[in-house]
Amino acid sequence: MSGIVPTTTTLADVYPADADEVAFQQQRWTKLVDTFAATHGHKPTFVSRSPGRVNIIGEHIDYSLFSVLPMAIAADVLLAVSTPSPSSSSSGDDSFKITISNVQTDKFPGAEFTVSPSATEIEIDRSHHHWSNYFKAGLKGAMGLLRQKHGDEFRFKSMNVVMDGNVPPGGGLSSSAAFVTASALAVLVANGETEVDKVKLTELAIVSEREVGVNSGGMDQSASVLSERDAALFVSFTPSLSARPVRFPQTTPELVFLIAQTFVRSAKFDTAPYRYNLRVVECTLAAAILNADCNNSSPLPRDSSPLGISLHGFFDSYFTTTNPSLSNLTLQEKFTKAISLTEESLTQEKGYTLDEIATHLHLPVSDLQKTYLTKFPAKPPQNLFLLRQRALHVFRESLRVLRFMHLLEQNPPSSSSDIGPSLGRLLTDSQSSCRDDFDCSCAEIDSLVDIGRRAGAYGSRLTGAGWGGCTIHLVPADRVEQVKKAFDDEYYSKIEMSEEERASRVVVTKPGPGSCVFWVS
Ligand code: NG1
Ligand code: MG
Repeated sequence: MSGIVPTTTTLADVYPADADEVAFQQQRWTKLVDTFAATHGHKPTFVSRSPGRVNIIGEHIDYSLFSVLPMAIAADVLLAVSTPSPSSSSSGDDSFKITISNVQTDKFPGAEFTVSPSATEIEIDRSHHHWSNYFKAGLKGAMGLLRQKHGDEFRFKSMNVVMDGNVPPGGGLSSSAAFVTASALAVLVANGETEVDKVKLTELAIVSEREVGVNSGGMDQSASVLSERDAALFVSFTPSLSARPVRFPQTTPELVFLIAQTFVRSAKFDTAPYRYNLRVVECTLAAAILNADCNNSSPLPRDSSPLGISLHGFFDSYFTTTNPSLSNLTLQEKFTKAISLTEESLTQEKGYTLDEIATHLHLPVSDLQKTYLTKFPAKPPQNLFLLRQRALHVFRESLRVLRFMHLLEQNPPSSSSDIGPSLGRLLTDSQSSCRDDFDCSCAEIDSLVDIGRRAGAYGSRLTGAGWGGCTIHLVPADRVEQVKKAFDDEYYSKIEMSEEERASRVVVTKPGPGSCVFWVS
């Protein structure tokens, strides 16, 4: 799916067609524009908008370059922007200044920084987690694209930016990708790009977000930029980034997705074992060993995954180069084969030390340290990398994505009510695999998932990185109220929540459109 980031002046183009929702958004937007005017003495010129997302299925497989099925939600990041004229901002040279603040000043203190045009790098201090780091990540990526297009002499505009975001941070709904993509988009538009290519924006945001401390895959940025209203998004990362909208079948009762927050903040990367980055390392090392065992030691091709080689790279080489006679197996058969190869090759249930991995790969440990464990730290508990469990999850989860897609895209479309339970079973299996093999669940997620299923959801799982954050439940419309009530009785009544949290604890999500630019009149 290619195309240009859309521009609009109408809130109804962006938010669910529901009078309450549009009224709520109208208020929010008025407040943003007023805050901007009060801070800077003039109205913003435009607002860049990018939504959060939920992942329906395909968890922790994007950085191994396997396809995923997320959808954009209504919660989003809005960046109101003006480009002050040079006289009011410049210090006489070509440097440019970014002044960024948030409508929630108490929670998110503002920042100001000047960038010299000769700076090839924007400094992002990963050890000091300021919210504006995400803006800097987007800025850095956008500067790269602008310089590529206009040359190194390009003069960047100074920017005043005021943000309003309502995607809960650390909640598994991808506030970070929404912020990075909205930031990159804002910088591009501020610097005269009126037609921003969606795929280019997504690709630069994927790379940029890795500046902030997580060696992430590309699912979130893809969902945030490329989604279409009323459709989930099937995202593929090879041979290059592509995505297509997928609509859910109309059934009776209707299929509804409920998102229920655990209110446990996902500590996915700030402290040892640096869980998320560790999983990326484990999947990458599993790819290296599988490749050594099954691909006649020919080196893995470099690809766009965070560490440059991936389980997808192994999978592809195995079925195309090593065993061309297997190239016409169905994708389903290939995944089944990859699962049995993993069972035969990665036999150590207890895990692998770095020494064992190095011996297996005939490489010095220092090489592995340098290549995989330096830029982003990862410290496995007991120094054991659980390669078998991680690779099994990746192949089995990818197979579930495929099956889920087959159910959605059956021809003729399924209108029968048994599609709900079939989809639900795949979600539930995904949760078990996330919990047992990928070890990215937690007690609160397990509890919500269990409550949801007992109360009548077809299937329930964590969504996003896990270790906290959100759960997603596929529920027939006629059981939504009973599932919500069960969450309240058995989970939310037992924890402390702020007013804001109470209001957002469980939401019905409708798939919304991706990034856009809103011109302020
Ligand atoms: P969230 O839920 O935003 O932490 C993370 C990654 C995704 C993907 C999922 C797991 C980031 C920015 N995103 O999502 O790329 O790997 O985990 O499926 O870290
Ligand atoms: Mg995130």
